[in-house]
Amino acid sequence: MERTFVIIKPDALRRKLIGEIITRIERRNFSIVAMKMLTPSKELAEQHYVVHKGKEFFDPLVQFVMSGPVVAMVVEGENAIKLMRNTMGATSPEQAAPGTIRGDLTISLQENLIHGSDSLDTANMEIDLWFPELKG
Ligand code: D4T
Repeated sequence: MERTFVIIKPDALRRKLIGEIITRIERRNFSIVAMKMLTPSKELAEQHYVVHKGKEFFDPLVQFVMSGPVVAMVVEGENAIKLMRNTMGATSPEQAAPGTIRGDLTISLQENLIHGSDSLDTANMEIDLWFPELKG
């Protein structure tokens, strides 16, 4: 079993798509093993996107992710990191395939509804950052 970290972003809450997105995650038979709603602080948002620091889209991205409540989750399943990324769809709206969350529900590069960890190291770092209470 593998664990990945998922954020349902503020645009999804504004658009009332939390239920739709969670349904798609559950329909694929992933297990949600931790979940909370919060408005990220600037510090948390910057830390989460630290790999993008210095890029021109960093500041707007941080502002966007802290612009309202998000739902943060730990999602578990076999090969969860890779398979969750393919359930989400590609980052670029032009490449996000129909049938994926992004490909079906959004046309925006920034307001792309969902985040999922892209590697095992990132998943572990992000789970520790967002769910320090789970650290054993
Ligand atoms: P996240 O990290 O949110 O799951 O997105 P991805 O893993 O799919 O994509 P990413 O790390 O390359 O980008 C992070 C985040 O930044 C937004 N973004 C990206 C943006 O606003 N402008 C851009 O030019 C790029 C490349 C979208 C996702």
